[in-house]
Order: sequence, then C-alpha cells, then structure tokens
Amino acid sequence: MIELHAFDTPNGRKITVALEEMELPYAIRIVDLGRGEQFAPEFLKISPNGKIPAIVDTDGPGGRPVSVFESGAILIYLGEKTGRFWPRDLASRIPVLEWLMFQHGGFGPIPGQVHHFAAVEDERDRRYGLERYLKETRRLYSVMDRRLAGRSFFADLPSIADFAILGWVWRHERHKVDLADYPNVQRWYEAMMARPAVVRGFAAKLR
Ligand SMILES: N[C@@H](CCC(=O)N[C@@H](CS)C(=O)NCC(=O)O)C(=O)O
Repeated sequence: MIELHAFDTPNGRKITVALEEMELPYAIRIVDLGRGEQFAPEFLKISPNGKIPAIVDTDGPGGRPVSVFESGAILIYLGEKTGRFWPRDLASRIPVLEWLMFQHGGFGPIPGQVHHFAAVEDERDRRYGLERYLKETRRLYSVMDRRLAGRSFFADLPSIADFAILGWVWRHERHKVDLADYPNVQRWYEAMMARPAVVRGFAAKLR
C-alpha cells in the first residue's frame, strides 16, 4: 500500500494521476498547506524540504517500508516499482527523462511565479513579476507545442513525463495561458484529461 501525503496542487495531482494510471492501491493523507501542516515535525521526517508530495510505500524494496519525497523522484520510483510509464531500455528512457527534467527545472517553478505575482498587491511589483514570468511561461508553452506537433505524448508512449507536465497545464488558467494559443498542447491536454485513470486521479480527494 502506498500512503500519499499531498494537497490539491499541481505537484500533488501528478501523483494521484500516476497512481491511478499504474493501478496501485493508495491511501491519501492530506497535508493542508493553508494550515502549515507541511512544517509538522512528523511530515518533515519524510519530506525534509517541507513540501508536498511525499509517499510512504509500506512494501518498499526488500519488503521494507520506504519514504520518497520530490514528485520527480516519486514518479521514477513508481515507474521502477511497476515497470509502467517508465521505459526499461535506455534509448526510450531518454525523452522521458528530458521532459520530466524540463518540467522540474522550468515548467513548474516558472508558472508558479505567475501564481505568486498575480496575488501581489503592490501594482509595480505585480506588473514587473507578471511581465517577467508570463513571458517565460508562454515561451515554455511554445516549446511544448513544438514538441507535440505530430505526436501524442512527450515521449513515444504515455509516460511519467506526461503526468508531471499535466499537473501544471491543469493550472493554465491560473497562470494566464489560453490553450487555444498552443493547439498541440491543447489537443494533448484534452486527450490526457479524457483518460479514465486521469479523471480518477483528479477526482481523488486532496482537500
Ligand atoms: N520540486 C518539488 C516542489 C514541491 C512543491 O513546491 N510543493 C508545493 C505545493 S505544489 C508545496 O508543498 N508548498 C508548500 C510550501 O512551500 O510551504 C516537487 O516536485 O515535489
């Protein structure tokens, strides 16, 4: 059994989607970020950076319990554990790693800044922050749009990279992106959101 410690955010949703797609049984432990539960000593033991998501796999390697934090590490762990959405051979694994790291290094931290500056009250600070991070967010959408031209997934087959990126595209309205401007991303997003396991992953109660 996997215990998922998460909240209703892009990084939390990546993992409910992956668990549903991989058909792994899981139990949710909500970590209410609004109430500061990410700083509770018990949670910091499994997630020392004080961020969701984290998992505890009661049946980890060697049958022993193990915890994992950082959503990319969790996705790779689950891919290794199940052998699903994470190719075995190195050549097929490369694009999955590339797009997973693209998400972790940019398409998450950058739109996250748009979410932050959109809520800033001082008009000059807000304008500066939004100009800077909206421009870069839209550039990242263009990169994804080019990648998805003539293809259905970020790698050849659906993978953990799609789940990672989906969690953030799900918040496109909040970071002020109109998907109609990125038709390949829009097609991919609509197809991903129609997958039964993805529907279940987004319906899982995280709040
Ligand atoms: N790189 C981390 C980012 C995790 C992250 O930023 N989580 C946010 C929610 S989406 C969080 O826990 N924020 C609480 C805080 O910053 O206090 C991952 O991919 O797991």
